[in-house]
Amino acid sequence: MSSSAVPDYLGDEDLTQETRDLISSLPSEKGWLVSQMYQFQGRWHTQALLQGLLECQKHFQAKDSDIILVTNPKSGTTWLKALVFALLNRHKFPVSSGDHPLLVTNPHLLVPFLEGVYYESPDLDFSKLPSPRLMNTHIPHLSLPESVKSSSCKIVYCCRNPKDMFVSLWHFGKKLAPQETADYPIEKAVEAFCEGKFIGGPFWDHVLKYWYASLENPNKVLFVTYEELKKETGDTIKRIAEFLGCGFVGEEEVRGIVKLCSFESLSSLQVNREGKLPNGMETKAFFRKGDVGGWGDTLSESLAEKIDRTIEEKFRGSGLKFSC
Ligand code: PAP
Repeated sequence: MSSSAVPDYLGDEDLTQETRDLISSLPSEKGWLVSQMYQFQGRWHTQALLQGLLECQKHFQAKDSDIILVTNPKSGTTWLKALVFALLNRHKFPVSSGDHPLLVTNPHLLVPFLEGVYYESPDLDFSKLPSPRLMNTHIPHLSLPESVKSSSCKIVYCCRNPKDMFVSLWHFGKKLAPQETADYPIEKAVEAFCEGKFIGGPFWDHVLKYWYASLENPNKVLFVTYEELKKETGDTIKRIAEFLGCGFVGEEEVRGIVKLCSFESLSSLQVNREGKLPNGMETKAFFRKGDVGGWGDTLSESLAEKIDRTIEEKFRGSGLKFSC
């Protein structure tokens, strides 16, 4: 664990020589949240997560039965992890039982984050995870390990409207690294986001590649949105269950999963109010408002319009529209 306020995975303390050599040849930019970010295979990464990605590309061996949840950061990762974990384990851990793992464990500890684990705990043996293995990643489609593309493993992609996603990330960053982000104006961050030169960006590349993959291969990639999950949680769970071949899921089970994984329920648990992940991050940082269209309290009209114009241009002709 680094001694600074910034968590390990935003730092650069455990980089291998190989990563340092690669990084020195990559385009780099001064970024918000991290002082320097690096462009690899089209996406802007922190040094640590880039190393995690490289290790994952080298070592991760997908199995046909694997389930991989993919998101841009702040697009519903924690929620999706909880929902799919509860769904897959509904026989082993009935959702209405008082000792469900989600009641005492943060979803990030139940579903490993691929590039995070490859950076922070490279000794974790993925082959020992129970089948079907459930994992998550922010890795863009282009950079997925070869075995993920060539195997029959399933990908559930969750997208969130860009203004809420940006605002969620903005507040998360400020909470995580108050000193590093204090003097960075939001106007500059929106500008960088719209240029695609933002941590994890460009937003549209990530979303569009998985969107087209879901259209081309609907048995391999299921595309859902945070907004659908909010509006029709039960129906979206059923779509996910059908896609994953989970068998019959009763209405009562669906209702139980919706309730157990709701923002209100998860965010009020002690483990998610006062807990910490092994990397030191407070679990409460993953629960803020959980709203759709809540960006208005952070973005001025002109900043919101700027994002809208960019997104309109980048998504034109894709068939994908954001309604808030
Ligand atoms: P990650 O990608 O870093 O893991 P992620 O879980 O995607 O983060 O993002 C957190 C967002 O999901 C927060 O949104 P907000 O900042 O706009 O409030 C958080 O509140 C929201 N969130 C977390 N859990 C839930 C849930 N159970 N239902 C709905 N939204 C949730």
